[in-house]
Amino acid sequence: MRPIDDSPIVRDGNACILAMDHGLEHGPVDFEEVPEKLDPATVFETATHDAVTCIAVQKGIAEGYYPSYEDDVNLLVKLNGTSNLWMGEPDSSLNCSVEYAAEIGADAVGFTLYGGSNNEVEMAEEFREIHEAAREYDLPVVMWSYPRGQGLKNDTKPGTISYATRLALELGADIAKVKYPGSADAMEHAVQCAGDMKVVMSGGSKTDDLDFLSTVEAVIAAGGNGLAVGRNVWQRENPERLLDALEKVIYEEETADAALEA
Ligand code: FBP
Repeated sequence: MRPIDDSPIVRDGNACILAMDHGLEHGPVDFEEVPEKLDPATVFETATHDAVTCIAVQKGIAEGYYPSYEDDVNLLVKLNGTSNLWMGEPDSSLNCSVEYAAEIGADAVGFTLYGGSNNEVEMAEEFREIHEAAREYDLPVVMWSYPRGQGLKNDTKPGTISYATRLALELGADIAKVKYPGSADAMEHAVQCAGDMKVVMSGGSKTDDLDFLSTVEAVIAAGGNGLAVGRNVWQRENPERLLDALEKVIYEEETADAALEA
């Protein structure tokens, strides 16, 4: 049995992971239009919504803020990350151990793997170590499976996303977080390539409510398991309204239109 099967980061088989590691990955620029969100407590507050199955943060944020929310929020500690200041071939430094994540209360761990990067081999070796350690602690592993680097550069082509889900399955992830490959058919193939592993869509930059929810609807219809989202939730003036709708689309299989009308 995979640790994901009875994990609190899954609800009715699906998940909505609220990501907030952008201060590291993108820098403070992501908070320019919502300066109040620079305070991580505001996003932890949003993560108390029933639609959210866990919050994904780096260990520094987990250490400072999770203790005040441990009764209301499930915690995913991201084990690696890179700043946008790094100009080299895609890579991500391991900055937290599974042991330490477990010690500070993690319900799951997350790891970015850049398949196709010149650093893929080393990243896959690190993934082996964190995966086997996570199994010892019975913690599910979510892979940010982002093929990029060399000729690939941020690729969301259908074949690349299907490769991203398959790669995550074969290396032992419980959930793969991938970019949307552009169509429901392509998503369906990516899900088929994932076998019994769960697949969630990566949120991306903020878009219109209906466009965003329609894409999530397509992911669910394609057999996907929800999403891991940051900016599309917490950059909104009213994240709760979107989360109310996401709850219906992800767990109740409502259409985007119906979910927004309610
Ligand atoms: P968003 O929904 O805001 O795209 O967040 C998801 C996420 O994977 C974050 O965890 C991470 O900080 C960011 O996207 C990385 O995005 P990218 O590397 O594509 O710029």
